[in-house]
Amino acid sequence: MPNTEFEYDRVALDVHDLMRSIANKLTYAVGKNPAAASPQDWLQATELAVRDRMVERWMKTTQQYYAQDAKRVYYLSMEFLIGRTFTNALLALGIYQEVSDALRALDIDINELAELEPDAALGNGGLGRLAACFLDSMATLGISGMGYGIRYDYGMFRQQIVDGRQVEAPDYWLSGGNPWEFPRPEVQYRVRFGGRIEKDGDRVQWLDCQDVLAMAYDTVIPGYGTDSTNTLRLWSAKATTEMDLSAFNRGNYFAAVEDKNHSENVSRVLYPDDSTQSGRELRLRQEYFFVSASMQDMVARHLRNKHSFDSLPDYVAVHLNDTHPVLAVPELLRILLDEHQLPWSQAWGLVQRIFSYTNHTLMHEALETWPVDMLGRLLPRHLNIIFDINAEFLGSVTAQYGADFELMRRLSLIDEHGERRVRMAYVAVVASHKVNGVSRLHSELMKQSIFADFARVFPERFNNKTNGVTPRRWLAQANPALSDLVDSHIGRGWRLHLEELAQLKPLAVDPDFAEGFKDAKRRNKLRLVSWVQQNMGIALNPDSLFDVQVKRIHEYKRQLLNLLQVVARYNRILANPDADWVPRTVVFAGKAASAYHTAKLVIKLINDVAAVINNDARIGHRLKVVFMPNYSVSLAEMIIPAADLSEQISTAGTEASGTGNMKLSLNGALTIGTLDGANIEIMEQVGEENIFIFGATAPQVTDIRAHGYQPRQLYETNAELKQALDDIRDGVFSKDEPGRFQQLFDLLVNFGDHYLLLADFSSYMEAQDRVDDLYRQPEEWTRKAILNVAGMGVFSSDRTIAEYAEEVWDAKPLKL
Ligand code: 26V
Repeated sequence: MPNTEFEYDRVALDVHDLMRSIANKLTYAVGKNPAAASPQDWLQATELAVRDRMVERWMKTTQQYYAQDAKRVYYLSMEFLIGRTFTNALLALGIYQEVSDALRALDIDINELAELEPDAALGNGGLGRLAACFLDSMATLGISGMGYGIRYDYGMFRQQIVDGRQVEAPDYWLSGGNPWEFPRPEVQYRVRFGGRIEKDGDRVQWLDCQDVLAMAYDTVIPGYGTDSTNTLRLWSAKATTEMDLSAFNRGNYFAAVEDKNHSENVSRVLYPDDSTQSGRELRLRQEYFFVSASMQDMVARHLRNKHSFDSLPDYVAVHLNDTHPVLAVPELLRILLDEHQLPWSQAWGLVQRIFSYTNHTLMHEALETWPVDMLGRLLPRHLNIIFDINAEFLGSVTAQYGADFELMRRLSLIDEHGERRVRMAYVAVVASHKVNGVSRLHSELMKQSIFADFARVFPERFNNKTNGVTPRRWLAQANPALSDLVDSHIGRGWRLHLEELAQLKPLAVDPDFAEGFKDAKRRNKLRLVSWVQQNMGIALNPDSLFDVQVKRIHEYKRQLLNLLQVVARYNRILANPDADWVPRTVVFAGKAASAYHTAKLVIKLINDVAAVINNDARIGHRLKVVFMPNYSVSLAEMIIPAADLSEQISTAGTEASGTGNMKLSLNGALTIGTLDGANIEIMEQVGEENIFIFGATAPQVTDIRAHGYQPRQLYETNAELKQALDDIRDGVFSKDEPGRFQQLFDLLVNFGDHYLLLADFSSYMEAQDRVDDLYRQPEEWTRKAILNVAGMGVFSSDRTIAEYAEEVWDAKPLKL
């Protein structure tokens, strides 16, 4: 028996402690007296009080990392989409209730404070959020992992919807200060650009460069329920202190300052683009800037620990989150060769044991290549090294396969068609001992498509690591209603052992549990309803089916297919208003890349369709459409728990994995989806009978495209499809500008419908009918929704990280 009286005393004491430290922080760190303090001031004071409690664990972890002489994983990523930290930190430390009580005693509502924290939106979408989930899991599993990235002054743009269109506004997320970071002015590295190479025998010198300093900012990453606490080290650009003094002395103050501003631009802003590879030089500068600082930092730490270069792979694993950090490969080689005079064969051998690489998309437009000219101008020594790698690699291929020039041309790190370009993904594959995709299907397709030749040369390198999501943020934090229910039936262990959710399976037929489950869903829907009412002035019906598609806006994700279904449903309701309609609320959210015209037009169409349907008195409560502006991690935390239906409808073979699909199913939504990415594995886990699968499979997609796909024929033969498309083309939703959506119509009907929306339309409509049929049987719906939650155990990012640690990084947890 626990001594409850003692427990109570301890907690009560803790609440008093907390009140005192919050008040102290308010006075001595924020510099406000309670009477004058704003809610922001209270938040800051509370954050600082909480931070103190993380720092103790952080130092202990760092101390143990050195004491145990541990191996460390360096996770290199241009993006970390962290979102908010406050609630996450409270849950990790196990002091949420105490802090909530302390604040209440000060007459402050913890939820209102939490809502004031800006998101750290240093990422575009899935790839960046995955990096954030991985940091959480590494810390929680006790793996010594450090994230390296860029401290952008401006994160992902804020999306405003003006007259139905996306308008981008800057996200100056640091304006109120960032209590979770520690500036490290003593940790600075010089990063060089441009200049020229001078060779003197074996000695290589890089001269006449432009320099910028990279200064470290450390963010604390607490593990859940453990002392283990890791670091996210982000680099910020600072001008070198030697300003152009001659300009100063000539009285040209502005010339000197202008120059400074220029070099600091490198960490100014996140590229908000996940639709095409950016060929911009500033992007290349960003990539080199952060990997150079990171590799210098890593090597300096290794040497400080008095280790030899030979042991480097025993102490470090460097993971490349996509190709953006690939320049870390030639940069580490440069450090080893030019600064420490290692022989090539030794340096190259070390590199191949240290690096590993994850591919996150097969879309051709996304595959990074850089013009040889640009790379040579900006990073002459690195281009040199890449040529050396290529020579070494093609030499080894020749030794193995003979002089097959066609094969060489295909495998070369340099694409020689037209303007010569460096293929960054090929550099990653050649330099890494492991290369993985992010779902079973994606990993297979990767070996058949972009890396087919490499998979023959290096079969042992290729492997799969199906993505996962952190249950702490995506269930415990986002969905307290469902979390409490689950806790009261199977305990709290699922936060660390998500597979324990399988214990919910028998409860799917337990009426009490089902009632509690429905009630939790309803509370989450009400939370969303009131947000939409307050922020958008739209009244939603919480008893309608909440049908949710939230993700970046992209042709391959097929928001437009969803919209065709909405228009077809609208027409069906108008034709047959008295039928037994299942009321639906269709929720969209997502950002379009700022230069992606088609995606932006899709946003406008969604808003125009919403305006017509929502204001059509004949439709009433049967159908509502909302586009929620500014999709973000914190908005996702509110929308996902409220979803009944999860739209995962990408053309098979295009979505590498998806992670929103996992979050939605984990929160009790049923999936309507194609056999794409991780949907396939979700289906296997939850059971075919508990998911709505439709559409062409990946091999069928290949087949359809190979055999002269004719979308116009489908348009002409499916009356319902034709009506929906004609409505869009003819201005039913754009009376003020009837031709507005002609282009979208043409893309589908006249220009080949690259993503096969029309091919999948009728199958999608049938699946949607099955959705309605099931929703008419609330008990059955709830039973299946529970089985979805129960089946999600394997999709914890803890499982993913444990696999990487074992099979890719060879990293073991610290003993704490
Ligand atoms: C995607 C695309 C797609 C079309 C053409 C151009 C283009 C350019 C960039 C991207 C995004 C690239 C990386 C990315 O975010 N991939 C996402 O990674 C997630 C985590 O592994 C995964 O769940 C998503 O399926 C995948 O799209």
